[in-house]
Amino acid sequence: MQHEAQNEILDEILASSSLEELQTVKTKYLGKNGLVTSQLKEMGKLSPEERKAKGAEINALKTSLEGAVEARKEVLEQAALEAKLHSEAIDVTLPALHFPVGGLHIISRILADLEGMFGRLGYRTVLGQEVEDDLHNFDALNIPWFHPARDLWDTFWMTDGRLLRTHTSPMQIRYMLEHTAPLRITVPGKVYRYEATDATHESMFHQLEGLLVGDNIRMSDLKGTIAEIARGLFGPSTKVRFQPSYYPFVEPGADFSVWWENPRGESKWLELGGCGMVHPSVFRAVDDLREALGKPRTYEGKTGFAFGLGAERIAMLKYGIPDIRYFYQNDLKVLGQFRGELETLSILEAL
Ligand code: FA5
Repeated sequence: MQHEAQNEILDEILASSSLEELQTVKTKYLGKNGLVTSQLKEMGKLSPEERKAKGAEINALKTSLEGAVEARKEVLEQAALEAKLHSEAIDVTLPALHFPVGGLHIISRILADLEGMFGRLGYRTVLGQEVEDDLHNFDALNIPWFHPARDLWDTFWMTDGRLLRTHTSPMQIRYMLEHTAPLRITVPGKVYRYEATDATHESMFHQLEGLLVGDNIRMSDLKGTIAEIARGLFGPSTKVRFQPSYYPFVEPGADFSVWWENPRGESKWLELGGCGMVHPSVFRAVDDLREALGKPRTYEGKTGFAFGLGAERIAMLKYGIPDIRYFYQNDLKVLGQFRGELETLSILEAL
């Protein structure tokens, strides 16, 4: 084979830019049906002298090509390895990516804080149902259908006669039907009122109900409990005020407020919730219902107190939020301000 032809093949080998291409070139010249191999096969037709000379020539060509293929293969393999290392490289000096994950809604936090505080006072958290009936939401709470106090709670009625609970108080009845005194529970949850919304009123909001029943429970126990919680929420020197109020299911009844001062110098009494001593009519209604269910009457002669806190009002007070409607507009600019530091996980922490 002529010198130029050999050089051309060598160029072709050098020009192959991938291992696959190189393999194709190799097969073309050195494969079973390749050019070099077929020349070797042709040698049978030559005279012994010619065969000797030609054989040496073809073998030299073969060795040279094999060497070139091997050299090119090494180069290409090294390049492939480098490309792979490059594409998989991790720059550990880059700052970690931060993926903000959601945080608890501010109302969930307030309710969780309250649950913790009441838990330390020995209260058990129970959940009620949002779709209630007349009996538990009103009748058994000493609010019969003809009672004008029903107007205090504008109600969403369902077509089947049931209703969306207007307060968490129905759970007082449900719990006493199933359990005997002594007991102490809190009931956090959503409540609904058919009323126009404004800066301090929503048609869906959250309450935390409390009920404690035992023997010789007094109004001072109630006042002490509420004061303890108010100070837990707003600081140890928080002033708490009780004012007489009317709720058919307690007697006496009261509203409680805290003295609210903010850095701008505004200060006023802000109402947080209602409370009072459980009305004997409520105990009687529970005993009647228990009896109808074949259970012993156990609430006669018991004493207890109950209260209902508005969670949104507490959050507004604690964080200086001027309008209750911010809570449910789901604007992340607002909600994001109340997300704790801990809830921003870096990618490294998340892995
Ligand atoms: C009640 O719902 C009684 N069940 C509370 C109670 C329980 C009294 C046990 C005695 C014994 P009231 O309607 O006042 O009471 O609501 C209680 C609290 O819920 C209010 O003080 C206020 O903080 C909050 N609240 C009432 N209406 C709204 C509203 N539309 N939007 C936001 N918060 C409200």
